[in-house]
Amino acid sequence: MPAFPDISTVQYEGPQSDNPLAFRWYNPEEVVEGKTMKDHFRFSIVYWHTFRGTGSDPFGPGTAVRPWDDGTESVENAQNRARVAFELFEKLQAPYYAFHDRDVAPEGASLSETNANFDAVADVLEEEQQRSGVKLLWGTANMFSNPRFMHGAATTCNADVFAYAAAQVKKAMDVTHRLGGENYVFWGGREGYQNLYNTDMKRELDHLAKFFHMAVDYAKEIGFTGQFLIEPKPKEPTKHQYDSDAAACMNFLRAYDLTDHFKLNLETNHATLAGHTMMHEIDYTGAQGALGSIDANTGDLLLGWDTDQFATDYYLTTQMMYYILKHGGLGSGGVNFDAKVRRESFEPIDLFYAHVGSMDAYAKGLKIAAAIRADNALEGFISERYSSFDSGIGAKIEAGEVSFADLEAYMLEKGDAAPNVSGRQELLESVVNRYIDRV
Ligand code: XLS
Ligand code: NI
Ligand code: NI
Repeated sequence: MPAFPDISTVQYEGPQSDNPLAFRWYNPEEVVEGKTMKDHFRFSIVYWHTFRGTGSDPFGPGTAVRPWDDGTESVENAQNRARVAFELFEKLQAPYYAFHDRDVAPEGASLSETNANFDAVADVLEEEQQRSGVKLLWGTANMFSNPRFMHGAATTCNADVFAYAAAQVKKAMDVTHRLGGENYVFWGGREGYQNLYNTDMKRELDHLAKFFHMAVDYAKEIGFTGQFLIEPKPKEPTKHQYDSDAAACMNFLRAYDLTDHFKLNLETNHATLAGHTMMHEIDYTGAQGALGSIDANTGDLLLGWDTDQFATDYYLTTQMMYYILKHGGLGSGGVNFDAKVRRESFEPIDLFYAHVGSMDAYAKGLKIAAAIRADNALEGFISERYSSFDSGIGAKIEAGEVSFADLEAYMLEKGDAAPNVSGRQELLESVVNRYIDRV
């Protein structure tokens, strides 16, 4: 029995369509900059929000109506839910999905029981992957919900909890490997602190690095060649998380000799919480050669927490796609919808409206970004803006051929610097609008 009997596979109908269950912009086989849209995005649907989200908030319980879910924590319910999930993935034409270990299978009374539950659901996930062709973008371990992780997982003060976390990640890597996962993600929800008075920050960071090195070693041991990703977020649930933004992550990876093994999974709402734009985070990470994947969502600028909304804003999607294209795409990553429908959007069909609308927003953003790039409309301005470094003294500076003394001699002779030219921000903002209008 299908869970969504009234919904058929969402198809591309073109920009003029009024059908909310059709794509207006996402045309999987359409080629942009030499690559199909399907390959640009590698769209992925998250298990946690879409299949475990209830709509609860600190002021009230869940509202979501999910007729296929019997509300129990049984393995059977989890297996049935997995089949429903794949029906949705297929009907949305999403080639990938992503999960935490605890989203897909219930915890048991002991670690071995928990692992057995996970295996029993992984059997169904494997079956469904083979049947549908939908693949696993990434797996991860939830090391933030269970009370044992109150002080952190790899950064806990409790050595036994560190050991438990290691065992849990080992198992999550095994299952990710078994299911052909193309990446493995670490998001350090409780890897941080609430107050430095009780925290040995240096020791915690050293432990976190040890933990990551053990993961790298274990991947080698089992032959897992997927990409490791760290997902930056500055706060929530803790006051300060160690992976606070892209720059902090890169510094950590470099300090602990991990840059060869990790890239970053950037999330829009996390960038906002860190006080950055998403395009900043993408451009910074891309410049470091570490752009791995994207958790696609958006925040609400009037609310100070991770609201994980579906993005529909063309400015945002254009900016994201522009910088993703600039840095050569997402490689083994994808555009992963780490987003949830609002508590008031409680019907199953809202899950479809949400994904279709956001997939379309990214597809249009890609087309706008590609049009800007085709005309060199921003890059042309930028290369002109820095052209004083192309020859003469600028070229010597870049080549490392001059010292402070040389530059002093140069300027003493010249008397003053050449005049500046306008940055033209307002013009460039209008240029971007022009492309949004045109596509
Ligand atoms: C939470 C994170 C989380 C990760 C996976 O804010 O976005 O959902 O993506 O653990
Ligand atoms: Ni995320
Ligand atoms: Ni998040």
